[in-house]
Amino acid sequence: MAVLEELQQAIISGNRDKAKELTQKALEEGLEARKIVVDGIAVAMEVVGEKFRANEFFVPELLIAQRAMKESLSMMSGAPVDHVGTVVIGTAKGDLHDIGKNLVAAMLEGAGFNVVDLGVDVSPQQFLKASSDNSANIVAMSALLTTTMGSMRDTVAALDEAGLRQKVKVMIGGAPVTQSYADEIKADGYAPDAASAVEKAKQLLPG
Ligand code: B1M
Repeated sequence: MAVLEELQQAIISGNRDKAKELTQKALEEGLEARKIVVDGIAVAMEVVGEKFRANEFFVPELLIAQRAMKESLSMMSGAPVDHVGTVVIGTAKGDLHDIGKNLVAAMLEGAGFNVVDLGVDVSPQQFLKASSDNSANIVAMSALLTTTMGSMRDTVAALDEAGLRQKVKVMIGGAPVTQSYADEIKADGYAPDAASAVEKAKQLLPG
């Protein structure tokens, strides 16, 4: 367990090289990828988020922690995991914020989902195509700007028009997003943070 605590510290302080070295060490010690994500990386990023909200961290600290998180996560690809479902995730069209989205994606991966990350500035058509190409169970959208929330509505409409709404559930989140907005645009789920996003995604899987 000590190695995961060290990994958390490396990510919180944004030490990318150390994060890489400690992730390698954790894998060599035989820790499962899922455990490294959930008990190492995700815990660290929750701490970073809390420090940010408390004004102890500012944007530069947030960004270097994210860079260390990505380094660590990249070493996990290829590790064997039985997937519980497939999630296509991205930040809404016009929006370049990805720190929260990446955290949600990492937590979902840690919980055993196959995560197809489309990145930022993702159009309704891109969500539609990726959900169809990957036989996704869930389309997960993040928005940090009030001006880009509308694109989430367009994605729901595009899935509707393509007749995919029975197959694919839609989940949304991000700082300006609320449950009432999710209800308004007929999304299937909303989560206020990364941990509850995992719970919501599990609930949305076909029973
Ligand atoms: Co921008 N920005 N930004 N920004 N930025 C905000 C969002 C803003 C609130 C700042 C402010 O004015 N106070 C404001 C939005 C105002 C609004 O629309 N209401 C804003 C603005 C205006 C802008 C620009 C327009 C600024 C400009 O250029 N004039 C511009 C827009 C660019 C664009 O997107 N087209 C811009 C640019 C940037 C940077 C590039 C500098 C950088 C982003 C870097 C990056 O993401 N790679 C940035 C940042 C860092 C922020 C703040 C400071 C921090 C956002 C963040 O990462 N939070 C933000 C102000 C603030 O929040 N104090 C701000 C930490 C992250 C962990 O939280 O993303 O909320 P969050 O994710 C949470 C939950 O929301 C949830 O889980 C996460 C953690 O548990 N969640 C989900 C997120 N997605 C989810 C999906 C789910 C479920 C839960 O299900 C699918």
